[in-house]
Amino acid sequence: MKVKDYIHERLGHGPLHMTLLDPDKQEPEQAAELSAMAKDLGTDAIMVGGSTDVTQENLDATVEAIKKSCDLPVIYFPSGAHAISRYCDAIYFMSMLNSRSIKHVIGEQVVGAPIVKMLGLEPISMGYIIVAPGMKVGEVGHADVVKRDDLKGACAYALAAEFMGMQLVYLEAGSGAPDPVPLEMVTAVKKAITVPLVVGGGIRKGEQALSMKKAGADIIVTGTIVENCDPVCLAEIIKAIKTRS
Ligand code: 1GP
Repeated sequence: MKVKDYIHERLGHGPLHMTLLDPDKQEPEQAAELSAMAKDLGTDAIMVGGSTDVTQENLDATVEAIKKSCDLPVIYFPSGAHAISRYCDAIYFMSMLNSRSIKHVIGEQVVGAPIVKMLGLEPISMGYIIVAPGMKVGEVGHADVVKRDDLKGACAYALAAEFMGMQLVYLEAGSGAPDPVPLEMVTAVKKAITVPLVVGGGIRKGEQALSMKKAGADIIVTGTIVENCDPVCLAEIIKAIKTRS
């Protein structure tokens, strides 16, 4: 089954949780252990990526190790075309729509597209929108961040993504953000689009995940709390997302 179909099939039963692991933040064996733990707790897919220091070597080693320990789809969440792993099941073929740098909007994608084709990876197109504070990804991506009270701006970016045919829209506050994307923004964007809405950055507690779900997030991504090896917190978050209310 294609990963896109897997996502849509699961979305038919409610929102999803995805676990993000940065290959630069731990050894491949530990990434494999964290993925297995996240799977046991009910996560739906593993995303692999990071804003800096992802190399072909640490990416391939991490994805290979995860694939051995866990049978969930592994989706590459790239920061550029310099490293693309043949071992992933799919790649978010994404454009940082509010980057001031053409490289992050379309340049890296032009370099990466033939490689994705050659490797036979499944591309899942995604409009990536950086919301303040944006953290490291906003900085390295030269993002003209959407202000936290600019609901119209966020909706316009999301609609533009959908009208350009992108299959997902991702509202990103940045890994380790002190606060997640504002709930009012999630609600407004969800109302504006028909494609699934991904939200991530700064989600550390079950109640935040629950509020995100109620606001309309279809896919909730957590990275830092998994990397910090916090199974209690991760369990709370996944439970909040998966419990029907
Ligand atoms: C980053 O949105 C993700 O791309 C995850 O953020 O590390 O804050 O969970 P956290």
